Amino acid sequence: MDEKLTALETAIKAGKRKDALALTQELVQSSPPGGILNALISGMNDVGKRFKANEIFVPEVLVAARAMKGCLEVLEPKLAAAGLSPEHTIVMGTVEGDLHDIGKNLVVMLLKGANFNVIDLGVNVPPEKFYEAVKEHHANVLALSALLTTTMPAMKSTIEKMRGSDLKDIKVMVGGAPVTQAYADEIGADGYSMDAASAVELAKELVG
Ligand code: B1M
Repeated sequence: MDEKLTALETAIKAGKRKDALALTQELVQSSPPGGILNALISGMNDVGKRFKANEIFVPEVLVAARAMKGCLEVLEPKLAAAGLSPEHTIVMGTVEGDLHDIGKNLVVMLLKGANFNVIDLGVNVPPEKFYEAVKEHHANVLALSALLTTTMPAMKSTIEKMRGSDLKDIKVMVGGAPVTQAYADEIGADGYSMDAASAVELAKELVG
């Protein structure tokens, strides 16, 4: 059985969706879902690390994430039945006025790969919508992406909206090509990360 788990991890690392799905379907018949989840997470962790080290690029991450997504769909009912559903919820979106979503989608995929429940609000998301989603889903973290210098102030207004509300203690993380740690500090974010792999590490710290 361990061999099958190792094969599943390898299939995720290589982005082999069909192989990964077949192995997951076989494994759910007889293996504890937690072990299968760990194999998937371990595969995606490796993908995240290699992406960060510039050993692989966006297309490889996307195929691995797609494979992971398919396997998670098969595994989800078993995880829920075993009480192993994701513990933490992250609401994420690209801020108001900004339509860039490729980087945001990568962050979402790696966060899901690390077993976070991610509510993806898409692009051009106004502060009110972020507020409502955080409230509705009892989120632990709010994650904001911006790719334009002209939309960075929308991060600030979103954080102001949260800090001036009943959800003022929500942990907020920010990222995107023009965003810096200095800007994150200036607008009162709880964390900044420069790429998708570090975003996962940051999210873990924020909920830890
Ligand atoms: Co746009 N665009 N664009 N564009 N575009 C940039 C960003 C730009 C740098 C190009 C340039 O001029 N050199 C420039 C911004 C300049 C600036 O503000 N400093 C620009 C501009 C000006 C514009 C328009 C205004 C152009 C126009 O219409 N005149 C317009 C604006 C539209 C709008 O948003 N309102 C526009 C439109 C578009 C397209 C629609 C054509 C398309 C977007 C398609 C889409 O996303 N679905 C597009 C694209 C593709 C780009 C470039 C070429 C690529 C962006 C990208 O996807 N990168 C970009 C130039 C470039 O970066 N080379 C450019 C790949 C992606 C994996 O990286 O998004 O950085 P990135 O995400 C990374 C990290 O930043 C980080 O993790 C990701 C993975 O490691 N990250 C986070 C992202 N979010 C995070 C959140 C986190 C943590 C990490 O925590 C919450």
